Amino acid sequence: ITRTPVIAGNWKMYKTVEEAKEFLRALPLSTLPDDVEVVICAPYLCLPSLAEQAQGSKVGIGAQNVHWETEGAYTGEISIPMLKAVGVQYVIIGHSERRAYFGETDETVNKKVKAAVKTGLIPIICVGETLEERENEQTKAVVERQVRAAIDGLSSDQVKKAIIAYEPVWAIGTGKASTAEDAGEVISFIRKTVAAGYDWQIANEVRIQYGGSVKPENIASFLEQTDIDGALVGGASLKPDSFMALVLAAS
Ligand code: G2H
Repeated sequence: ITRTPVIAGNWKMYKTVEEAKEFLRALPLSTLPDDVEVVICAPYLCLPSLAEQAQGSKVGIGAQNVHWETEGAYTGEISIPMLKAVGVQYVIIGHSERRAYFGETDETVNKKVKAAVKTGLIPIICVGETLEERENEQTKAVVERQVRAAIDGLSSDQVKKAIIAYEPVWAIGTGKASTAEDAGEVISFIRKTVAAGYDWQIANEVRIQYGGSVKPENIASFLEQTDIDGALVGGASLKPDSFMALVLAAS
């Protein structure tokens, strides 16, 4: 099976519109490798100009959250049609920061995933255990629950196109990455969980990324693991040089 690796930057709450434009201007858009899918998930305000700038290039643009309804009285929210109208193709759903600070649950994650895949927006579904859960040896149970809930109700065609990111919460922004072997093991388990709900042929098509303190110096070790198909990167995606180093490492 050949799965195209995905290197996705998650800028979180960093960069103004101007700073975002500057970043993309610094990337060699016309010479990006063909064998890597490159995605930048930026703050909402930056999305229209980034999508326009990236048009015709290999860079896909993603949001970091979305509401599941198409419109309505939901103050402060952004809908899928709004994202699609400006050329957004991906959306991060259920990042642990949203689960921890903004009340996201397995249920809201599932609603968002279902709404996204219905319209062809590619979800990057985040799952991962906390330090406490890891210490209590609940990693697999937690990840299994999150994965099953997130993809509940998806057709085989829909699930195939989804991207899953395994991000152990204790490794996020802490500089303390998981070992590649541990991440590889959990990610193989995630693939098995998808296979249990569908079949192996489908599970083998789903891209599963590792996320959590990925940087140019450690990305190769993660990509060596057969089940790891790229990375979701926060801190190291904010500078064009280090982001490019990650993209090239996946090529
Ligand atoms: C995990 C990751 C990006 P960082 O949140 O999703 O961030 O690479 O800064 O640990």
